[in-house]
Amino acid sequence: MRLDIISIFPEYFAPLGVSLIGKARERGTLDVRVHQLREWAHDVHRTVDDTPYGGGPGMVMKPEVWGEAIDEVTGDGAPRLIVPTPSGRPFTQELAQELAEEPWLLFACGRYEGIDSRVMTEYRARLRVDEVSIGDYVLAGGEVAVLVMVEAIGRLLPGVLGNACSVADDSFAPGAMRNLVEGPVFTKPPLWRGHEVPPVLLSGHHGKVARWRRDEALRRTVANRPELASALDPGSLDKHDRRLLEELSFRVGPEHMAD
Ligand code: 6GU
Repeated sequence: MRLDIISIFPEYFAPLGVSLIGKARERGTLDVRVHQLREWAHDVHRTVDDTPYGGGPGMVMKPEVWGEAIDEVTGDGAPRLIVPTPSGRPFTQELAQELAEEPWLLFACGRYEGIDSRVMTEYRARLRVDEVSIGDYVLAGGEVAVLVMVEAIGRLLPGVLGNACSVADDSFAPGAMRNLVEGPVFTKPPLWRGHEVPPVLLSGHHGKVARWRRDEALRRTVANRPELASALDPGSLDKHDRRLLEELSFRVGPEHMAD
């Protein structure tokens, strides 16, 4: 996969030389190219922003600089263009999976109040453009969001993770334990500072281990992600699941209005 990133802070992307993503780059699974947006600014100050039309706080990134940058980076090709912004569509495991299947992604990192909207309009005529948010909070710029997305996408590429099962096992992976977060994990020693590993995990009884893990996943989902727990498909719950949820006084299904 080829991955281009345009930013006024290319230094932010140093972590892409490390760990899984760094190894994938060394092996050639990933071709990451980071570009300094200011190289396409022509004035002495290399200006990339200006005041917003209509007034208001902050600055907006100028369209001309972005246009030249994107034209040069794309050349005759057609990468999928991802614009990180808190007003974008949510970045989910499903979107990560979809993007992992693309041959070429271009991330355009905005700073300040964002990029002049005509840049997205212009490239929508030529490229698939997605404005994407990584969550309901505001970052100072898109750089950290791009690091998050590249890590989530990169680990899904064939051969990037050592153990293919660790992807299938993820909390938000399609299939296994769908819509449940993962429960706690343990390793040796069996007793640490007076805390025991749950004995069932040492029992060697695979059926009991699987049941215990599902119980813990359900408990954690109810405690930490009640909105996920509410959305569980009742048809996916067995008798044991239903009993546990009852013990937790948790009802599956939409909250109904008080009447
Ligand atoms: Cl993608 N960008 C910025 N600046 N803030 C965010 C975000 C993106 N996602 C959540 N907050």
